[in-house]
Amino acid sequence: MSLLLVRKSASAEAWVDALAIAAPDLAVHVWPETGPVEDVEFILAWVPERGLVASFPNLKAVFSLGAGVDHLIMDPTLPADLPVVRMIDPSLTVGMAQYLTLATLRYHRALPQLQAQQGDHVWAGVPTGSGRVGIMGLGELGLRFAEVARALGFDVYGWTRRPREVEGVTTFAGPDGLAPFLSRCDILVCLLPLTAATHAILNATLFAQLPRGACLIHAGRGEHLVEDDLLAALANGQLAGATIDVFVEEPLPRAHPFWDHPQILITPHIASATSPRTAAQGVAENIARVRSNLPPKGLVDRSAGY
Ligand code: NDP
Ligand code: OXD
Repeated sequence: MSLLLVRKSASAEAWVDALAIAAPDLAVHVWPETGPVEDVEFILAWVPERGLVASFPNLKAVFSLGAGVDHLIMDPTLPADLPVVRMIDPSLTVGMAQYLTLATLRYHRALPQLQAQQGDHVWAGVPTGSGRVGIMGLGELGLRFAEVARALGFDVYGWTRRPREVEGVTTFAGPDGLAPFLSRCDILVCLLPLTAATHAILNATLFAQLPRGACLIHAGRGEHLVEDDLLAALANGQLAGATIDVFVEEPLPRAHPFWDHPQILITPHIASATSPRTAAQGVAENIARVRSNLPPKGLVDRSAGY
């Protein structure tokens, strides 16, 4: 029995090496080489082509190479009863906290204004932000960033689907909790999974509920954001700035208006990344759990979509 690694854009070598250490008895094939299709028990994938997963008759689970699973579950051919497992990797979690801290402090300490002043040779103080940061999504990644933001002295607000109590974080949940949550967010961080309920959630109606002059940091998925609504909110001053890591079309087309926008900082979907070195052990443990009929850690609730 084997695991098939499906990774289009980067070298699979690091994963093969890490799995050889974490699961020495596991046969690993790298797509498009599969070995006998009936032997493939697990797939570990990032954006496999539609229909690929469904073509293996004896699959026990499909593992996402990333925290997001939208690229897997949006495939209509995916068998309804196939367990889908998201990635939980300590390096991914820490990397995201670092990225969000960097972006949050940049706004809080007014680095864009200071850079502009330097360009004009202006020596002048700038006010520090209010220190209120709101996180949409308090999951594996959002919770860790919430801890870091608290430790840095921010007032931290969180919005989730189901009510949650998180020490030191003022939490809101569900559609009714969204407006009171947004009204407190001078810096809004989006770390939601992409689901039917969160598609296009970052839109004009949402921006209008933020304090005027708020900043957006978006590291969820491109399809969360209505790009024209962001441009309009920046133009009318409702938003002061946006840091965007994920886009509807990736790589971002060279002619896209975001590239040259003075209030938008673009990063090329690098907010964080899974590290095979630290993630392979978790994959190996989940394989053992599935083989023992135990639920894998990070099992996706297919009805919720994450
Ligand atoms: P989790 O599944 O651990 O957490 C998701 C959070 O979002 C939960 O708190 C959940 O609420 C909340 N949520 C889901 N749906 C809704 C909704 N309809 N309304 C309100 N809250 C909702 O995910 P992770 O923290 O691991 O990752 C989050 C996302 O970050 C990924 O899905 C991916 O899209 C993105 N990501 C981006 C990366 C990048 O480099 N840009 C890297 C890694 C991830 P509840 O607690 O109630 O379940
Ligand atoms: C992920 C990502 O979901 O890198 O892990 O976007």
